[in-house]
Amino acid sequence: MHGLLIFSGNNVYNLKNQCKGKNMPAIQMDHNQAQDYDASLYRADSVATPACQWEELSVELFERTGYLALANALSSQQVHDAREGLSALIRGQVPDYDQVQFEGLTSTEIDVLTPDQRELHVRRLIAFCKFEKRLDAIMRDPKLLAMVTKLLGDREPICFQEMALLKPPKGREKPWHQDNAYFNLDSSEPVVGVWIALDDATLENGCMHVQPGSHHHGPHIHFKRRDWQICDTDILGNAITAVPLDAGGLMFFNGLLYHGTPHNPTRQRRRALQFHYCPKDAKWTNEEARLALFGSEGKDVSC
Ligand SMILES: O=C(O)CCC(=O)C(=O)O
Repeated sequence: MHGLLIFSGNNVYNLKNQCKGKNMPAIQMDHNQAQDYDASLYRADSVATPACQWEELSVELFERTGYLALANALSSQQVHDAREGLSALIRGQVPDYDQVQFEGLTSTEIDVLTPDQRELHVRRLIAFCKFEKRLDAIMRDPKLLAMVTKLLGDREPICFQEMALLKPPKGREKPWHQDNAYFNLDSSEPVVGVWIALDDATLENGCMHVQPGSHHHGPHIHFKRRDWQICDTDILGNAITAVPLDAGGLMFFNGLLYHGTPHNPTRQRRRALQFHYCPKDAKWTNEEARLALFGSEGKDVSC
């Protein structure tokens, strides 16, 4: 069974049983390769200053700009717990968890790395809350949920997607996109993303970049280029705000906000958690409806 390849719809492939008796989750590779891009896509016309207190966060500002940044949202204990939880998942210490995705190496190269070295090549983990109670506790943090409830228009939230985005040293760009372009949710439904820095996320190592107010433009056409993304030419020329955050800081953002992160040329990984919430009673639709809004196929458009 060594080397069985399974292509999924999400640019990921699994190499089941690749670890030959080691107590490690099956390897998944990032199917998108790092590619060059125009550096001005991440030119910071301005740099956001995060609020210092939960009480300072304003729904009105969120509605206007599409995002809110907050420093020290997580305690240092929560940050420590989150890092430990991710490490346990990556190191195969949690039975049955196998959603660890690597980037930048072939599966054969990964297979011979030590556990410490492997950790520095992880790009992404998904669907971990039911396996890791330390991460689950952050997803359910009462202050965070109270804010998400307000940002959803006082509707009861449910977390429908959890991810850890670890942008390793030399880790690739996540091109500009709207998160709603990935979700089969009815277009009338609000989505709030929460992106939480577990290391200092800096201009150098791939912090968030946003186009404030872009959520007001509604669904935007996405193309399969370096990733499933907005065309670079639709981004260039618009004002870009970088959102650096120290570890424990977070950003709330509207599911329609244009955002992206540059590649990480440094030797430090940039770990982050990302949770997406919608109203518990939200209406879901299907891929066809989503692609009618966000897809480019079959339309008279080019990139
Ligand atoms: O953390 C990152 O590098 C980008 C995360 C992001 O925008 C996403 O996965 O939707």
